[in-house]
Amino acid sequence: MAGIVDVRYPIKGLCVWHPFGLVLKNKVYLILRSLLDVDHQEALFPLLIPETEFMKEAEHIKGFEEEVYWVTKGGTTPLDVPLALRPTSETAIYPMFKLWIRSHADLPLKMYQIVNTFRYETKHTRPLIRVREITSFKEAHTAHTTWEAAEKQVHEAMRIYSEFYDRLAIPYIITKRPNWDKFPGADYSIAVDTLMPDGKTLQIGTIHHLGSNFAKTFDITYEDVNGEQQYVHQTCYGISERCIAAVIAIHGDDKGLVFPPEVAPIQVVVIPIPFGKGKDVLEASKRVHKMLSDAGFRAALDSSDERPGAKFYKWEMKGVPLRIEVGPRDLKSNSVTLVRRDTSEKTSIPVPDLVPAINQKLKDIHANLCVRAKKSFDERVVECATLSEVKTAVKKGIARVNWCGDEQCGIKMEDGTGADVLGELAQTKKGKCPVCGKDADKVVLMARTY
Ligand code: PR8
Repeated sequence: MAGIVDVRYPIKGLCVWHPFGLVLKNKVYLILRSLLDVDHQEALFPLLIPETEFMKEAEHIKGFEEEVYWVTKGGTTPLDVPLALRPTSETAIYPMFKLWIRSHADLPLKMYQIVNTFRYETKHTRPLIRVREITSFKEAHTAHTTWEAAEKQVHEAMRIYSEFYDRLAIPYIITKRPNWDKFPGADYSIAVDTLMPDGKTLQIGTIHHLGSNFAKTFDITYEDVNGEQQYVHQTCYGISERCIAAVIAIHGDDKGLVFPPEVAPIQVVVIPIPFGKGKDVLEASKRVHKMLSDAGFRAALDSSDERPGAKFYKWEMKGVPLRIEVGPRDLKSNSVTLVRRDTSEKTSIPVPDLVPAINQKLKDIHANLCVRAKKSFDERVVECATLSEVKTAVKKGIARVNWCGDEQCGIKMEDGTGADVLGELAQTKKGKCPVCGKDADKVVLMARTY
């Protein structure tokens, strides 16, 4: 995470975003916003939630009670009602939904916010992956007339998240979380997982069908077409800075960061390769840099006194997708040398053709990152029939295994392998449950998880 976040802040689980990391984060979240802004409204709710609201939904509290930070004093005065720092905002948002939703004409209601949330995580904290202040929690909350309409939104959220991760060239797999691990207060939960280089999976998003559980607790009703009051049906779905962790870990290589061009803080760096005392190379580099900036690329010119080799190394480490070298020989032919970060491929391009060439190369890089990451992902998903096969498979990646659907068998699968059940796939396949031996056509994925 070097150069992205600084972990030396003196509170465990809290990190500082470096300016460079923040540019990356903002580019990534711009994609997320653009996908949501199509039909969601952005809102902003308070950080503090009164204990009285927080304690209303029984399952929700049970799920979060060990993770909540409490504000109990204002200065030296004890507060009448303790205030929770939101671990997520259902209990902040839904009392307001109750006020805002009157009739079926107000539905569907689709809102999101991107905020910080706090979770007193007891598992080992890790920068971007398991933090106690989630700085970039995108949470969407929707309300619908029927359970089926909410379920449609679950599918719509799956589509949005798929597109989001495609844009980041991150391979993912979508499953239905097992019942014993659903979101506290949900009817069911869907998880989006990716596979990290070390073979552990990272949950990079979840989508929850809340049914009318919260609607009943917070009394969120609407008047239907017949003039009768009905409870709304809700969904919520969230993504955190784990999406940045995935981009860094999955695309990075021995030389450092590798960014998909759409989110790269700098897309092209121009490096003059001076020869003798001539200023021509520097002047030509400046012209190229201006031409690229004018064309809308995020371009940098490195005219520092370092040796070209040191500059190559530095910008490679920073993940810049394309490097342009301008040397005396290039100058003579009015061309430049273009070098790809992902493949190290070098091409000579005439200056007049540079803008379309860069556009094409950036597209090629994105496509290559997609293919490369997908291949590495697919190679590590292994079909298994027994728990001992699962044990082997999860050393490197994901095990696909049949399951009879019985919770006890599911828990035994976890206990017997030391891996987690990520969830159930939508597709079925005939087979046997590895625990009870009964016919089982459900297929679950298992892995060691972050
Ligand atoms: C919800 N309510 O809260 P979820 N550090 C970094 N990322 C995290 C952490 C953490 N400590 N904990 C969770 N995440 C629902 C949906 C509103 C929105 C990330 O759901 O608890 C994980 O990627 O499942 C998780 O999938 C996502 O936030 C949503 O959190």
